[in-house]
Amino acid sequence: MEERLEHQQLDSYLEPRLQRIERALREYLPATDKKPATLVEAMRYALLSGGKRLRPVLCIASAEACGAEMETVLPTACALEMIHAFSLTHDDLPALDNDTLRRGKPTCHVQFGEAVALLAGDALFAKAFEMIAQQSRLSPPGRVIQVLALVSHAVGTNGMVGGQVEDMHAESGAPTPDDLEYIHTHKTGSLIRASVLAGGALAGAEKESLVSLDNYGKFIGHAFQIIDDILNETGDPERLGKAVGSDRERQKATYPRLFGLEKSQETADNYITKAVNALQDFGSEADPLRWLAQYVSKRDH
Ligand code: GRG
Repeated sequence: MEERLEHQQLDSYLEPRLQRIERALREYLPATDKKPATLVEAMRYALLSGGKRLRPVLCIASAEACGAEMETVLPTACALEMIHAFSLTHDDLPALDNDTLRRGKPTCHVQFGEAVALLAGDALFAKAFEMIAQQSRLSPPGRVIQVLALVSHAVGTNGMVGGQVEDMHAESGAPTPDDLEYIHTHKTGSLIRASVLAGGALAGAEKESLVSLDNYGKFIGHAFQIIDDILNETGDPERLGKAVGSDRERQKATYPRLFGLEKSQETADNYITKAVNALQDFGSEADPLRWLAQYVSKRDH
């Protein structure tokens, strides 16, 4: 009963925000009627073909928990989704995962060719940092620089790219639990964590609140990838919009491979509890973050 209520509250919370994010993403990207039209088409395809928009939503929910309004963090929220779309586009390429289906549609390189998909990813990455720079129209420069520092750190050598490289090396090898934790917290967790922290930083949150948000982001980021691993084994391909079973085929380093499905779900649930506990000094203004944490552990796509 309580779970259903939370679900309804989350849906009502999400609806206007998702609409606003979609509109902003469309507006921030260039139109396709000018050069370089093919590149822009591929960028729009990669960015606007659905997706849960979790990272911008987390940025907004975190900013709101610290007293800021959605409109004041939109450029950064959208930048985080652009980085995410970039990482998916490159991750799907033949040189990496060689996936042909994403969000129920042909992947960007299947649709536009490998070279254009590669360059569309690059352009989305550059656009993301342009958007963060534009954030300075709405926020004090010190906060924008803080966001630049934490986002660039989260996606670089000691973040997403580092995690991706370790993930590749772990394929067909014998990853240890430590290797697995490194891969999950870096490849996926670091951008989720940065999304939460960026919202708080832009809202001008105090140090203690930022520490709480950082812990929340760290725990849900880790749980998110464990659930992703579980869904790759047990999910419905139609609901997921992509093939399942690919991790096992490629002998990827996953939680179910090392610990089994039951233990993996238990670990994800424990991280969700820790994430919610990290918000104990916040009041009802952080409820959407609490609902989002529950959503992460129960999601089916
Ligand atoms: C982006 C700096 C940078 C480098 C690229 C390719 C790569 C290095 C990193 C790959 C990272 C990656 C693809 C991690 C997987 C993360 C993950 C679980 C993606 C699925 O996210 P969802 O479920 O997807 O939020 P939707 O479709 O809902 O947006």
